[in-house]
Amino acid sequence: THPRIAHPGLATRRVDAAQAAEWIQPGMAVGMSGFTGAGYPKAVPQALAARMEAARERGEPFALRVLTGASTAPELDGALARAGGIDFRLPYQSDPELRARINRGEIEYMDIHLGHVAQYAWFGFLGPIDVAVIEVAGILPDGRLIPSTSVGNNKTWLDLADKVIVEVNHCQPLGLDGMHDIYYGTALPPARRPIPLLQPGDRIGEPYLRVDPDRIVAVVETNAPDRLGSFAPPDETSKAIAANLVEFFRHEIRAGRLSEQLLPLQSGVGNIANAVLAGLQDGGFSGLTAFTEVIQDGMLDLIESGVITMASATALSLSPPAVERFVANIGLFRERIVLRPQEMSNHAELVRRLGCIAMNGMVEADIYGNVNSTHVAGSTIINGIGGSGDFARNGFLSCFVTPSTAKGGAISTIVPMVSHVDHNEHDVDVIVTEQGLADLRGMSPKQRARAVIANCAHPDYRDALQDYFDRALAGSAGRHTPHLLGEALSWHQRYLDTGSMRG
Ligand code: 0RQ
Repeated sequence: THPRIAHPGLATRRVDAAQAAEWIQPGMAVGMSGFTGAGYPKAVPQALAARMEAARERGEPFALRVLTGASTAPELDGALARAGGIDFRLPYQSDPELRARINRGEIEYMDIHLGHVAQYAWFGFLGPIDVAVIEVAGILPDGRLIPSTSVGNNKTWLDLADKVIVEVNHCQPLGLDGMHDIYYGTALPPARRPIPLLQPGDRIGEPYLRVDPDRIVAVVETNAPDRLGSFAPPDETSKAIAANLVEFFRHEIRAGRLSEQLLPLQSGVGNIANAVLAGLQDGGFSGLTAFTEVIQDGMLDLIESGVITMASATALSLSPPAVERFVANIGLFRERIVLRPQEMSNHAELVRRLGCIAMNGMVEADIYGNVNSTHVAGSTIINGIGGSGDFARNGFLSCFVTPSTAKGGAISTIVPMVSHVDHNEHDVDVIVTEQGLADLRGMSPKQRARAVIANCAHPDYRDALQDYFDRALAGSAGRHTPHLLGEALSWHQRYLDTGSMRG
């Protein structure tokens, strides 16, 4: 038998990517695998993009509704966007080509909590899914699929799509077999049952994805690594942010609100979140767990060193050197990592039951504690809300981290009013910059404003924020959340007009 395609019938359905792509027609909704650059199909989207380019030259529009787990890579989002092949896209994205077209208004993009996508599809809110294109590590004799480096929404796309195209990637280590936990106990309201997960490492499902082999119309073999991003090494600013957060955890332990083992950690995407994990490595902790969404380099270090004994996630998002370490030590990591559908990794019920400590990056926060994770100056999207809202709303503690300035100091990330809201004042407990930490728990809006300005703002902007707050307090129509509405967004307008928020 074929080494990775052990189902005899499916081994005969092997075709090249161009033939497989023929199953996809203009206007279809296609559910693809892929989550933060891991486990996305490597070949079929590029073959599709070539067809789209050819169609465009003939003057025939060829675009799709593209649904994924989260961000993918140039070979998927980049190639399809460049070919003009995406009409509509959800959820999280980070590809520069795709982002540019979304911001030019050419592609409709729906940003949605990553934990909500699967049920949104099941509720019928997205319409029918025509084709699923899913990367896997292998196919078992009975047709079940060994998942790849991300699970994302694969279970849902496989369950809902009329037709399935499978990419078997020979580059993905077979040692992944056994790392996944696919839960099949989901149901739709009003028939839902409690999800029987009590600890981050609990296995409540099975290691494989089920699919009716008759719906698999094509199997494509690939041999290509995941897109391998890299992280900026922690600099003085991110180290200071991490130190502030670690000191806060120590304070919470002394106050008896957290134990030495803390609670399951969730760590967001990006350089700062990665640096915070590096800070935990040196923080003298042990016996920690993680219930999170992606495992980045910093988390892998913590698992390898034993600081984190068990981590649950939906994807691996590792730099090239970290992938090497992961593959070399895959036996150890299979004991300590569980990869689940994002519906489970980000599930409100589980995040709340476990009491996760959510730590997410942000673009800006306002003095009252509202957080913008996604937009520059209110209208230009960067990535998307990702899973930050799933964890911020439902966790035990919701922390947001950012340097106090961006773009070389031209932007204050603490502003009078956020230009876009992803996490409102009710979902934000702690704001951390390199300047310090504002613990907003149990505070009214005015108390929060004083703490955020004093502890988090950069000195270059602190007086201007205090001045805004003082004048708002004196001149606002209401004194609960004082604002000068004509001025609240003037910092952003000044940045757009002059390239700097400085007065
Ligand atoms: O852009 O490199 O072009 O200068 O944003 O900023 O400081 O490197 O921070 O990598 O941690 O990313 C919010 C984007 C932060 C990320 C965000 C610019 C800044 C730089 C990156 P340049 P940094 P990070 C669950 C959690 C939403 C999803 C989420 C994110 C770039 O954390 O996407 O939380 N979060 N998911 O210059 C203008 C500001 C800015 C700004 C930063 N105020 N104005 N530009 N930047 N602040 C996991 C998943 O969901 C998968």
